[in-house]
Amino acid sequence: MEIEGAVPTRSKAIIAACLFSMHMTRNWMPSSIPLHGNQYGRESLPHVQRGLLMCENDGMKETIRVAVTGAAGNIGYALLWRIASGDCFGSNQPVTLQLLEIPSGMQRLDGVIMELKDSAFPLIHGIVGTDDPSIAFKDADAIFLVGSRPRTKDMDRADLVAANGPIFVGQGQAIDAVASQNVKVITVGNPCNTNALIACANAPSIPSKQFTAMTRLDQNRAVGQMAERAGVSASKIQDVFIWGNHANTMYPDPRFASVDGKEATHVFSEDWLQGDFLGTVATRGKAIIEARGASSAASAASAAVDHMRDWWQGSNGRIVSMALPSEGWYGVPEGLVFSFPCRCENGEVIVVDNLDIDAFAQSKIDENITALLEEREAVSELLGH
Ligand code: NAX
Repeated sequence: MEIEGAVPTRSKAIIAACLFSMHMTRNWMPSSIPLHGNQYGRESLPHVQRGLLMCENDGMKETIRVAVTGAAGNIGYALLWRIASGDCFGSNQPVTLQLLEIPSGMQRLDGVIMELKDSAFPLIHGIVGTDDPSIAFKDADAIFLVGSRPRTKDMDRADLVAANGPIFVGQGQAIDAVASQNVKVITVGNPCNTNALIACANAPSIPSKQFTAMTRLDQNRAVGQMAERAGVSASKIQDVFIWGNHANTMYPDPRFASVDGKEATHVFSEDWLQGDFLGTVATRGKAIIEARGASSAASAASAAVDHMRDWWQGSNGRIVSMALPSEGWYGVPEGLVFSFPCRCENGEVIVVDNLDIDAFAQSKIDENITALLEEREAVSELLGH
């Protein structure tokens, strides 16, 4: 086990007290803090001193702890820089990064940490690198569960479930034991809906609505397809969202979407929406693996940032796609981690539960329920009950 930077077990209360005391003394000794070289990257700086240095920036909030698993992987390499730059939690939100890898990934993680330090991000308050989930998740306010094996050309979905499911038992238990009670968890590692279900089932003390899985990449792919076809920028597309599983059964629902203020169902033909559009979005992951020889990484990281940013800071009234444990919405069996239309407000996810469902949408929702029930059955021994 290797730890860089911050000491993970130090309590927030101590840091807050130090910050407060520094704040009180700042008026008479503002320039007496020694700032030699790049203060954020110096290994010799103790954690509390990093806190003092951050205190020089007016308007900063209390530091939050953000854990990322699989941090030395491809998605991690794109994701960490977006978090560190303030894209996810805000430009005045300091962050301590708590990065988890498996032992064979620790050397690569060392390199990633060196590069993070070399990027001199003002918002990075500390960096922890570890192969121990109970250190990585300690007091975490937000967790990105990315680490797992990506699907390769020779694997089917059942292979993926078998390879990755067990990882989320131990990680769920560690989250339960050491994370903040208010932690927000996004599961990216595939099969992400079922992995979120496993982690959630193994963290009984954390409310299940705090465990989500990522279907935002699928939503963003749908936005991209619509924008390209209509010849507008992505910002003109609103309220297209994903039902179900992050798999090729997913349903990108265009019925409530708008394109530059016009109804998407009037802009595009039904043939395209139920044909090429749906097919392209649902199989985009496979197409990228075939073209790149590796699964989506930068776009996946970007979608993870979008998901967590909206959860943390609000979706401004827009509908966004998030997979979360069903409370029976739209007839989806309770507990199944299913992607629904959601809005985010005040740190909460609110499922939009009153949309009309037509026969086509119902058939797609049913198809996803069947697929996810099969996945749940396949991992039943990992669910702890
Ligand atoms: P990489 O293989 O590049 O990186 C994965 C990293 O996770 C590796 O560094 C590995 O050492 C680490 N790891 C493995 N087991 C771990 C464990 N138990 N604890 C901590 N770290 C562990 O894969 P990458 O391209 O980053 O993809 C990561 C996951 O995201 C894969 O499961 C992939 O299938 C999934 N994806 C999910 C998407 C989504 O929309 N939900 C889209 C992109 C991607 O396919």
